[in-house]
Amino acid sequence: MPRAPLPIAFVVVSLLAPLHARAFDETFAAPLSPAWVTPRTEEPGAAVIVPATDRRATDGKVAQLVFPGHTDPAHGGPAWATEIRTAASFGYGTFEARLRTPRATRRTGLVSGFFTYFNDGADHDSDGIVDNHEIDFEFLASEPSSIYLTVWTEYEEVGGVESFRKTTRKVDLATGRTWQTPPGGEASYALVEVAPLSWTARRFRSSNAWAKYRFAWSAGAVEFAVDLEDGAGWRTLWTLTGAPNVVIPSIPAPLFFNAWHNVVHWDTGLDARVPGGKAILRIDAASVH
Ligand SMILES: [Ca+2]
Ligand SMILES: [Ca+2]
Repeated sequence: MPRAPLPIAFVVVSLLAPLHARAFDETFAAPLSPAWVTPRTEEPGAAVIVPATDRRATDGKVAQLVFPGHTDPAHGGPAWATEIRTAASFGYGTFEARLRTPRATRRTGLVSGFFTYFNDGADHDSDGIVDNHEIDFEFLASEPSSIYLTVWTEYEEVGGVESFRKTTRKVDLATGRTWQTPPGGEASYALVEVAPLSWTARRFRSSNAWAKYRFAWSAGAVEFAVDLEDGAGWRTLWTLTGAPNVVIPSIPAPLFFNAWHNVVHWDTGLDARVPGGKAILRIDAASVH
């Protein structure tokens, strides 16, 4: 989900940094290193705790991103997120994370994200819309068997009017049902149901069990996959192919994790409730290769 453009200071740093993908491995077993910028904790009571002890983690240690309960319902969107992001930008490569999402009630608008994001407020390709190169895994806490996958190349908001280009797939692993941006619908949020996944994981809830999530980003494709640690190994959720810069992002970007509240419930379109208590996104490990 796009947010406000990054500050100019960050843009300067990113332009000076090498633009090629490089190896990056984080286990969250020690306090965050300078590989990460200072965490964002916007809401009173928000926190980023690293390391936190978790016996289900590979190494017993995780990062906890805490989004507090009873926040102001008007504080919607990623601007109010509890968030961490890397100092460096990464280009084409395979991005992977082992994580467990927060629990929340059915009417809550809590979203957790594992994503790359670049938006410096400029229209680099001169198509009339600010470039927004972003690849998202997003989890709506009230639909814990579903995963939202989105690939963005353009986004701007002017006077409350949004203009963008993105392609989304939503998959419900418990049923295999799948919804996707229809061809030609890349400038809207509409999704239509398409053919189901060829497999299901009936008991999958991203808030109950640890799982590994990854996307492989190349010039002409983004392939999303999940390893539910059930013995089946990596299984593909979606392979999006298309023209570089038009369908597939081409600009290197930092890696982010966040938790935030959306005012409108993604599934029902109704007003969403804020969490009734602390919501915690737990991240065991993250890597880029
Ligand atoms: Ca543009
Ligand atoms: Ca760990």
